[in-house]
Amino acid sequence: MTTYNNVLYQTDNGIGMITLNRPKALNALNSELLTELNGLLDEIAQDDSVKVVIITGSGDKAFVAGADIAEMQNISPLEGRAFGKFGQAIFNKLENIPQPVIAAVNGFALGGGCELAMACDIRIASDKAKFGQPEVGLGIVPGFGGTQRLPRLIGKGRAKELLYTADMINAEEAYRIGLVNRIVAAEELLSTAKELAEKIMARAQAAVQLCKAAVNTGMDTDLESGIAYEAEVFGLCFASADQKEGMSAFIGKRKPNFSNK
Ligand code: CO8
Repeated sequence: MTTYNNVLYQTDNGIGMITLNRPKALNALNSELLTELNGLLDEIAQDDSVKVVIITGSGDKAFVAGADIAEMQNISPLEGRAFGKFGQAIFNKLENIPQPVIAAVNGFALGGGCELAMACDIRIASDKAKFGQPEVGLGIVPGFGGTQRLPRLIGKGRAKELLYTADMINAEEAYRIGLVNRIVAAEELLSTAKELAEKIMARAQAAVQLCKAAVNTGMDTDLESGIAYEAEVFGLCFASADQKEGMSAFIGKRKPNFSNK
């Protein structure tokens, strides 16, 4: 594994732990951090030993306080478009790596930080987390998928209110509107994320990954095409040793012992 400056990475028993690490700038996403995250995601996607990924921010204040405003301040329209496309491609990659990704949101998740959390499969928030899309207060629109993922996640009406007002909401409100799956005390955030990762890892990994692919593919298409895709991946499961093990364990009234094959 490559060593990065702005992104810390550790693996522990099948969990890949990414910590975004620019605490002095509240982990704001500059080009260097994004380039490193891009490279790290490529490495993780190829690493079969990693079953679940957790992403968090370093320090106790921020998950990610957005794209780096200082870096963006004087860019040209063409540079802005290129930067937006670069970030979008990385978040698409994150959304579609084979492994499930849990965002452990430890503080501010604003702008690009909220967009990053939304590109993850599951969001767990610390009770200190705060969310928002403050871009219109800076004279821009969200550029890393926020105008698209937010309405898909919480519905068009609520998304538009957050986008138009630039309001910051707390973890309770984020939970109420479905932006996060659950809230835990700040000191329990990482242990809760790891417990959830372990629960997922106890299941058949190929099936988990095919669920991810089916949901992602289906959400980007019509129901009929999504269901057709589901039939294909459902059939594919019967090529796996884990399907045989899972079903024979059920019939034999014992716990399955999956080999991830
Ligand atoms: N970019 C750069 N630096 C930042 C950012 C940021 N987004 N957020 C915080 N920082 C820096 C501050 O400048 C400060 O640095 P310094 O100590 O050198 O002055 C340090 O982090 C600490 O921040 P504060 O002193 O402001 O801390 P507070 O506790 O007072 O406030 C806040 C915390 C409320 C989070 C505040 O820092 C803030 O409002 N940050 C900006 C939040 C924001 O507007 N985010 C959206 C950015 S735009 C975006 O994400 C668009 C994404 C798509 C881009 C597409 C490009 C084409």
